[in-house]
Amino acid sequence: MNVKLKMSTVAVALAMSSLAHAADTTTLDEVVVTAPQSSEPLTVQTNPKKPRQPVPAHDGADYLKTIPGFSVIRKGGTDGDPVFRGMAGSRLNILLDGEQILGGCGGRMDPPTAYVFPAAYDRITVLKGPQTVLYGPGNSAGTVLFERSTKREPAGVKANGSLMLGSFGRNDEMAEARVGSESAFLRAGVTRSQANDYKDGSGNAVHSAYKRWSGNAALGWTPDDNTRLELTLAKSDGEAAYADRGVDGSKFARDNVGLKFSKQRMGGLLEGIEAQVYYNYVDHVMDIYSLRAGGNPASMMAAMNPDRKTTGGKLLGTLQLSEMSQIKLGMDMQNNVHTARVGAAPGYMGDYSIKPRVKDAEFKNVGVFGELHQAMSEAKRVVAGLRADSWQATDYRATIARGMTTVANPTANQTRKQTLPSGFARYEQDVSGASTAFIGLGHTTRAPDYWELFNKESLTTASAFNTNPEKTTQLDAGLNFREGALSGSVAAFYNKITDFNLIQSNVNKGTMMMPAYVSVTRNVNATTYGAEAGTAYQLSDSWKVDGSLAYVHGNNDTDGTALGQIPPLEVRLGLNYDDKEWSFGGLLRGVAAQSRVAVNQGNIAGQDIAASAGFGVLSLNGGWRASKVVQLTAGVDNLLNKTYAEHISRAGVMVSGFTQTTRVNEVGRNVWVKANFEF
Ligand SMILES: [Cu+2]
Repeated sequence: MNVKLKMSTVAVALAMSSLAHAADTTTLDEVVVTAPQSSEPLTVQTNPKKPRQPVPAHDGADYLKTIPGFSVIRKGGTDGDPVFRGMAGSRLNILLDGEQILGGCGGRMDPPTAYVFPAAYDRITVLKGPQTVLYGPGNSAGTVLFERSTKREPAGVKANGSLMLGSFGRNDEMAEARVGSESAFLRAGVTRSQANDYKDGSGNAVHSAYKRWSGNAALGWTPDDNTRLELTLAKSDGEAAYADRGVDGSKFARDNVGLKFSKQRMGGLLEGIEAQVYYNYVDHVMDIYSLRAGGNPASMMAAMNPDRKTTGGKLLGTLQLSEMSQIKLGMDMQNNVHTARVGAAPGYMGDYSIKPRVKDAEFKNVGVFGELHQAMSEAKRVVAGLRADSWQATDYRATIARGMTTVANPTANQTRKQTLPSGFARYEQDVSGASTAFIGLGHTTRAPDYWELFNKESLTTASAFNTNPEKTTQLDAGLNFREGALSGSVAAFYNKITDFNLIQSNVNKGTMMMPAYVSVTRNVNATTYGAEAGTAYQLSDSWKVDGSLAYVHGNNDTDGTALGQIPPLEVRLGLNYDDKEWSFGGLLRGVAAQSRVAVNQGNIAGQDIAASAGFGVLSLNGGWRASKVVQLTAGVDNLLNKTYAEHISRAGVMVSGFTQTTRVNEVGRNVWVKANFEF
């Protein structure tokens, strides 16, 4: 292979894998059980349309959980918070077709993944570590891209769909169609998902029912293979019961418009350009009366209705400096405004829905960045990037609620402006035809997010608005390998964080006699290290064994304690048979005990409760490719009906009619069947 060809392999790697994955969606596939494999250094891709086990809730976080290194803070049946290598919240950049979406809920009921309907996408890509600067600021733990295929397609009509039924009243429907010619197309899709309260392994119902639906449409113009103009629209809503708090989510509405233009393979110094603008609006209602018994709708705090409007854009140019050298230069921007209102249910005195929305926070960010791919030889390359963000936040709160009282806001009407530097460099070397080793050093400066600045107090004042940005410096190293029947990957990291935004709950700001418990944001220094490893061995044409492991260790260096909300060691083992018509598989997931805890400490989504016990869960699945059009899969998740909870999940609360548990327990035995259709 000559150097030029190798370089283009590097340069268009993502585009190529997108083609590969577009192809994936047209051939029906096996059930994703153990783990999607890492295809390139620090990159994991998976096709969300494939059936997977255990059956995830139809939101972004639960789909990510099948990727080693990810865990989910469970709150109820859906809308959990994704955590990667023990890092939660805005340490993980989550982009939907390049767009940022930020939730509105002060209680973090709506992480960005709550607005993701995975079946509506063609691929999920995870970029581990602070090892890219192309996708916005602050990706200290990683970047997650939910994307649709952008391949130009021949004239005609194409449709696909799926239907799933499971225990606890679970039913999901998805349909998608594309009609058009080579030069223009219209694509539309709908998803719907519903589940009743599930039962844990002991037969106790968990307050967890949900209903979610989404619709999306795109109108595209593709005059040639390399040019694309696309207008996209999306609308979705849902409701979800929560087992970890006194309110449920009765509205998770999203409105979205996006416009994207790209021109690739232009052939000159300017090889490609991309431009994008978008609008995302989320309107969230949480209340005490609509999804649970005993809540008084006339109460003046019966419903809370935050919203968030996020607008942004990106301009990116790809310069082919030489055969060996390509640089992507660009800028992106994002503004968002958060408001809230509180009141009684509609129809009661003090109806929240007719009150004015009160703005409490506004953020603005403009970033400039450059990322260089430099081939050193056929087998060696360097990838490096620099990024600077101009970040601004304004605190519009006049007062701050503390329990049943309010206190004056010491940072009312203050504006902060900061320049945040980030950068990375990585060396990759192909050690054989199909194996690549890499080592990289990355640094990010992450501005505190809405929850860290506006939803918490500081230790000394009622406002955390002056919390320092978080500085992460991380070493990433690993190997992707394929030798005959054996393939796999190892990715290890060592991470030093300065001014980690630690959330600490149950801090008493009152007196012994008159306590007033608040949650605070504190800047501490922290160290984390760990690794993910995955391997698969093809025993024969039909039989395969695979396994994965994920481990992270976290220290709070300032306090000399463990870092909170660190998931324990996790191992998955799978044995699969697949003869292209029939498939069978078994999955054993083992999770170790976690004794390194920091009670009341963690992140914006959750704080440690106590040490936790380990557990093992066995699941089985089977599939039948009935024809080119239909694939049937079925499975039993948690076959032995084990009662267990993930270490980082939220504490259960008392909900009328339900049994309170230490943590929100995972789903008991769950039988499901899924049909995928392709026309
Ligand atoms: Cu909420």
